[in-house]
Amino acid sequence: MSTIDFEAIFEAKLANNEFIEPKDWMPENYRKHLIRQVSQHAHSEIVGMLPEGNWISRAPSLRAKLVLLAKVQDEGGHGLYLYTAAESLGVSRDEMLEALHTGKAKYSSIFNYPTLTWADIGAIGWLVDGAAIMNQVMLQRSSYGPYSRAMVRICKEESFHQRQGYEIMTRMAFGTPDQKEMAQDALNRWWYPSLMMFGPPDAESPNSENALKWRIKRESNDHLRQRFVDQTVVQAEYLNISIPDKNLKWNESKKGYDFSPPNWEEFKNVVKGNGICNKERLEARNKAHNEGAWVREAAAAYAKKQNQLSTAA
Ligand code: BYC
Repeated sequence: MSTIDFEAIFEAKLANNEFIEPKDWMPENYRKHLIRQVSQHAHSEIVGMLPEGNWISRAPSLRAKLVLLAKVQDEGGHGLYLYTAAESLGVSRDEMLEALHTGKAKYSSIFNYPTLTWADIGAIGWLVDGAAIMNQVMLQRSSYGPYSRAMVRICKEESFHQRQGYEIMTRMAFGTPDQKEMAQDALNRWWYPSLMMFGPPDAESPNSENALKWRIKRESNDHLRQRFVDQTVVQAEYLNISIPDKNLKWNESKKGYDFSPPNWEEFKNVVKGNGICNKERLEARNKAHNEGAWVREAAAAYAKKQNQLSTAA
């Protein structure tokens, strides 16, 4: 009797750019790697609702409020697609949320910085969603089917979010001197944290080798960071505000900008849980989860009842 070489089938699928699907055989480390990345990504989406949600009740117009509300709801939806994709790898949503709420799981460092003014909402859309798109476009071609398909829809919505942020920045940068100053201040505070979103430098990124080998990621952290800088410099020039980096300079030989790296010690500290808002974010998530217990119970009771009715019919 011939034996099936599952590993060879898996490798062949990767080599042919085919998706790995939930019921396919996959190496245990591939599955674990994906659970780590996809669940961290899902956590980032729902924690990312918090700094922006802070401004829904203080948006400067009804239009701005509606647009922000829609954006924050989208982030909740992204969390749902991603938790569902992670569940298809054999981890439960309760396990993932437990890890988030007890501080064991990571989420993007960017959401541990405070949103002090309305211009911060512009800077988040412009820079944070801009960095997210730069990183996530490649994830639409990630090797794991459910993750890849979730990313297609997420990227479409992120494009709207980026436009929302850049529109706010445009209004402020071309507004009164005070508004322009707020736009500059927001750029000053969000620039380096946005560069950190791409992860540590390639030489210090323990997960990149496997991620690239398995086509979970398709481009390296440094490569994407460089592309983000090159794209954003021209957008800042249009707004006539300055990127807070004296070393920012066009480098003709690499056809890209040279720039100062973020403070990686600060990054490590934020990821360890010691950022300005880590404690506040976890408290808010725990509060929302506990207060939502009755909704989960009601939904489960309704599903059970529907099930009983359909079995009886
Ligand atoms: N923050 O080996 P590395 C959004 C961790 S949500 C915190 O390079 P990898 C949005 C990393 O997890 C944006 N931790 O890892 C939402 C690893 O630790 P572990 C989120 C970070 O996975 C609402 C260690 O450092 N996007 O856009 O190859 C509103 C070493 O890193 C960070 C995603 O999650 C960080 N910034 O590369 C608006 C995209 N960076 O797990 C916007 C999907 C690194 O070994 N994720 N770490 O303990 C990815 O593409 C990759 O996971 C990363 C990191 C590029 C983030």
